[in-house]
Amino acid sequence: MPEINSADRNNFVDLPGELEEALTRIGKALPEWSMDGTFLAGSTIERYRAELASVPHFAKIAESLRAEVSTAGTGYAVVRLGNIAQALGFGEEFLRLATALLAEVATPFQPFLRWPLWKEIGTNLAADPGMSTGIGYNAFHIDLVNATLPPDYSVLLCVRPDPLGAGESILSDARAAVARVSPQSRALLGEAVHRYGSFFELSDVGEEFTPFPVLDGAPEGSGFVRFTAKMLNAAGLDEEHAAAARELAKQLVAGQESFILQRGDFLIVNQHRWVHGREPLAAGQHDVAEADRRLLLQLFLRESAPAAS
Ligand SMILES: O=C(O)CCC(=O)C(=O)O
Ligand SMILES: [Fe+2]
Repeated sequence: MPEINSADRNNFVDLPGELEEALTRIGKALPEWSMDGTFLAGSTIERYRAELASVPHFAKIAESLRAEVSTAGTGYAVVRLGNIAQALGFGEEFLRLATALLAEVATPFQPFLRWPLWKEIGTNLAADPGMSTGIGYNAFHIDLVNATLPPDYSVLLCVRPDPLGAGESILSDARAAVARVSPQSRALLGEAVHRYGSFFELSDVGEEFTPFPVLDGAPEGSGFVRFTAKMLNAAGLDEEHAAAARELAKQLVAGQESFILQRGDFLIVNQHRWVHGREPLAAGQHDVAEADRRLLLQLFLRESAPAAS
């Protein structure tokens, strides 16, 4: 990728120092954003885009990032904004800048009507350990699995990693895993027998899809591998379909990639291709002050924005 000093992989993006400085300056100048329903408003996108256009080589960088996270590319990327976060803090300025950068990939939106554009995922010692804010293993899934139109991209921004050094992000290429299961299981994965989760106070993710098939038969760019390990325990799931889904789960784990998100990193995951999750946080969270515990912010991206209203 031109103009980017990549780390060991192309899709882990470190920005050159001059670019960090330019983006830090822009972060201080960006105005507050407006929403149009659940989507970032078109007027904000235009305004933010105009500011970013003043950054040398920015158009090329945005184009590489879009290519990297597309289904034709790697399908995920980690952009390291730690130095910018250090300069701006994690207040409005930094969030505006992160939002502006993401708006160059696709349209930021928040399908959960009860949450702001950036939804906090903190660490809650009382939560079910396997859930979003829990301290345990959050097994492979796509977000909004039981929607006919899950978000195209799920974004996780790291405000604070686990101070005890664990809680790796895990990813697996679901299309590759599907290709490794037996043809019999693959046929079973195409049948709509799975159920997981509630569906309320949501917007712009289509209709509730229940029961849903894992494989919807649509091309990779528009279809999904609708999987969440939590559906394996759903009441009433027959053994034949459960076994096929377990075979897929095993292949997802076999293909797992993992890394720790550092302060200021954001991870963009293309949900048409990758499932994600989290390894357990380190033991001893009870001894960590609440203000120091792991904290992520999540938002979602839609490939094609709705027509302006
Ligand atoms: O905690 C994490 O790293 C992932 C959280 C997650 O995937 C979610 O809340 O949907
Ligand atoms: Fe998730």
